[in-house]
Amino acid sequence: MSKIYITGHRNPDLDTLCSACAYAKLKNQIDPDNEYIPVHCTPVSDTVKKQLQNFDLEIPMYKADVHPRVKDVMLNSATFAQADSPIYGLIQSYKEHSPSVLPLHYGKSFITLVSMDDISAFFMRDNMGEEPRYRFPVYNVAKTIPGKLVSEGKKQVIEGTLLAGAASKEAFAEFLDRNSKCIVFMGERSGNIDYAIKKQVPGIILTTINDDDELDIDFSEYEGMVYTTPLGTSEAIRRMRMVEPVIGIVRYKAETIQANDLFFDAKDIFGKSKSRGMAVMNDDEYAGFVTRRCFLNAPKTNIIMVDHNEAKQSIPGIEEANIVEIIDHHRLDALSTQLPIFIAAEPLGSTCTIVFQLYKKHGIKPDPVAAKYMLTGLLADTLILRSPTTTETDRKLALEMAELAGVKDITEFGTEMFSVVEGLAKQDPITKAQSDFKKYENGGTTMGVGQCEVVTLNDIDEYADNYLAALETIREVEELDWVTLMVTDVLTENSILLVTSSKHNRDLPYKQIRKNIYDMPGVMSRKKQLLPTLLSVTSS
Ligand SMILES: [Mn+2]
Repeated sequence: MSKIYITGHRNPDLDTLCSACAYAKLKNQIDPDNEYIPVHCTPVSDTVKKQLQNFDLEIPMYKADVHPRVKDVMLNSATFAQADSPIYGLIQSYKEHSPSVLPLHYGKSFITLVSMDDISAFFMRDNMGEEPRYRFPVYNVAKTIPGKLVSEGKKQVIEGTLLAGAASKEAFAEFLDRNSKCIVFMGERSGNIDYAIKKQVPGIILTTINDDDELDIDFSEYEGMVYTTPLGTSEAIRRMRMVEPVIGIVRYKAETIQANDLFFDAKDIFGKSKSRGMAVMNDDEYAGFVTRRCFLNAPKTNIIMVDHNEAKQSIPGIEEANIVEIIDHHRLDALSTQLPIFIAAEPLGSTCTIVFQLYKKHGIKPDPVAAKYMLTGLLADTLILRSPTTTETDRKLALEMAELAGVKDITEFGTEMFSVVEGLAKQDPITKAQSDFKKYENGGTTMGVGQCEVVTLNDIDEYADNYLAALETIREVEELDWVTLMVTDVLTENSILLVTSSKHNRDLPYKQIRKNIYDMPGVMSRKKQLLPTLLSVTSS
């Protein structure tokens, strides 16, 4: 099952959030093999939050970006080596897996990573110098050599060189007289065994002896370890070398990176390191590990874009993601894709209208919540079906959405939605004027055009002067020639235009109410009505 995130544009409005939520519900029904998750990629404004909460509609989850991260590729293998267990066990685990590194634990705590290089270095060391001396924990012998511990002896760790007791009694005695720090391996050769006991060698391993064989040897005076094994002497000696605990062969403390680090940053760091693996941490806590293989391919997040298609309006990291679908009603300026994808783009009043059509296409009846999401998005984007962007399709489908959502009166529902919007008098003029603000250049004039929706224009005198001053500040800060703000009453379908002083003001085809304030009855759309006028007066 893959996760597929559905995201709208930055600074999410209702159509963006509602189309993502409604489309996720549809996709989860028609494609249960994958999980579709609606998200938003920059904070939701207080007004939009209130509007959704007012209708008991959930705000989708926040996802700040889709850059691939270390946590997307790390291994958190159930296979790990215990620090005090024998090297023999570690090497056996290579039969099943062939990891270039394995995490080393002590109990439940992570210690470091043990690598293939550590194992090779161990065998190199064992075969490079003089006859090696070993230190073996008695508790590890039975984990490495099949057989039975007859006597633990007095020491927990035995230390010495390895000796096969294959020589004649005289030669063996002579050998032990020179060096008795030998762990001795032999069959049940009573003469040699008695002499090894007498010399108190650190350990005696009796070979070719089955667990139920009776031993006719008196070990009562002996202080070392006694072990019996059905293996032959040379095999027992070969295995004995791997009784050493794994911790003894680790040469370096593992380098670490953070789970949240960016994939490409980590790849760079890894590229400069000599390690085969790195430990991945969540702050100070061990989370998993990575090997070089983890960085062969960058993981890509699957994304469906709704209510936008341009990368610069989308979730950060979209260029590194895998776009699987686009559902939109804006001009097309999409990223190119590697594979063919599903695109539903139509010049309708809202993306929610397109999503509703997709429900119909798949023969799925939206549940009341999905229908309410879509009605909300549609009425918000079309200013309750009054904006000139509204099509016949929007009007027709709005009725069907309302029916499914249990909404009796569309206008009443839309009015309630906009009634949550606070009047301009109560808001910070500079922030509000720039909350939905677009810049244009025409005929040598640079201009900024903002739009705010309200539910009455009766209180305009309360805030007009403050907003005119704010527009002047914005004009200076943004280094523009002319700044305008269209305040639209979504209920009466009228707007008022506030402007900074400019030679173009006298060419505006609207009735001046007072200095820098104009009446625009019946004007609602910046895109379709105001902008063509501004472009025309700046062209002359
Ligand atoms: Mn939209």
